[in-house]
Amino acid sequence: MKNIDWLALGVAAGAAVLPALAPAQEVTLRVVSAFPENQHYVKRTVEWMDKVNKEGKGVLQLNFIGGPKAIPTFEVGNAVKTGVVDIALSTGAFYTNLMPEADALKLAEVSAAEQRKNGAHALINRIWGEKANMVYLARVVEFTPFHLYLNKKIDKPELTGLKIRITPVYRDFFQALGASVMTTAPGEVYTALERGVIDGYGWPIHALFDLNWQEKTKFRVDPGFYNAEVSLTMNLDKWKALPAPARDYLNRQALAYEGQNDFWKSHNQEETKRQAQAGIQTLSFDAATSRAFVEKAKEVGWAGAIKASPQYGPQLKKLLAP
Ligand code: 173
Repeated sequence: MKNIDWLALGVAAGAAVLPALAPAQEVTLRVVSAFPENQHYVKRTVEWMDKVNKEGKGVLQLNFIGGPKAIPTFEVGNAVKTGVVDIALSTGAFYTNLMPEADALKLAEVSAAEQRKNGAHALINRIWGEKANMVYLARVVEFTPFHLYLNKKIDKPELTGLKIRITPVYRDFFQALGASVMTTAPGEVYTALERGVIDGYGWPIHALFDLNWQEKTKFRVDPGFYNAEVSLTMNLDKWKALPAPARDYLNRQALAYEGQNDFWKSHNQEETKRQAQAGIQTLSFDAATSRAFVEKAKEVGWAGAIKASPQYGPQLKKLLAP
C-alpha cells in the first residue's frame, strides 16, 4: 500500500513538474573578480554576464559575487583551484603562487585568436589544468602594453633609489633597472601614492582613471612593454561536471567575448589622450635606448619564465613569441 502510494505520488508529481524539469538542468556558476569592482574590466565582464544570462535561460547562469572585498586579489587563484568559486576574472600575475607559468602570458606576441590556432591555447589549458586545476576559458584583454608611471623624473632607464609598486609582471624587469619594489594589489595603489610610500608603479596604458590614479601621477615612461593579459578561468572539476549544453554554451560565449579584443586598440589610444589631458607628462628616451628598454623587458621576462618553469617555459616561448 505504501509502495503504491509512493509510486502514484511520484508519477503525479513527475507529470506536474515536468515543464519545470528543464530549469532543473540550468546550472548557476559563481564568478568573482580579482580586480576592483569599479574597474572597467569588471564592468565589461558584468555586461557580458548579463548577456550570457539573458540568452542562457534554462542552460547556464552566471552569478557575480564581487571583487577583492569578496576574495582578496592574490587569493582568487586558489579559490578557483579549490572550487570555492567557479570562475574568476584575473590575470596570471595574481596567481603565480599556484604556478609560475601564469605570469608568462604577458609575454605573448601573438594574439589570443592566433594562440587558439597554433597550439598555445591547448598548451595553456594543459598546464593550467595540471598545475592549478583550472580551465583557461578566454583572454579578454590583450593588445595593451604596460608602462612605468612615476612621480619623479628620470632621463634614462635607471631606477636606482626609487621605490616602485609592482606585481610579478614587472618584478624582474624593474629590479634589473635598479628599483626597489613593493608588491600590492591594484586596490592599494592609490593610498600608497597618496602617502608617498612609492615613487611610481607598473600598470597598463589604460584603466588608470577607474581608480583615480591620475590624481597622484605626474609622469608616464614611454615606450610600453609586454602585453597585458586578463582572462576568465574556471575550476576544472566544475567544468567537467557541467552538462554538455552548458559547457558548449559557456565556451561559445567566452570565445565571443575574447573575439571583441580589438576594442582595446582604439580604447588604448583614447586612454593615452585622456592621460595627456589630465596632465600626465610622458618621459621618453632616444630611439636606441627605447629599443634597448623594450628588449631588456623581453629578455628578462623570458629568462625569468624559463628559470621558474624549465618544463614549460621554453614551450610557451616557442608558441607565444615565435
Ligand atoms: O599591475 C597589475 O596589477 C597587474 O599585474 C595587471 C595585469 C593585467 C592587467 C592589469 C594589471
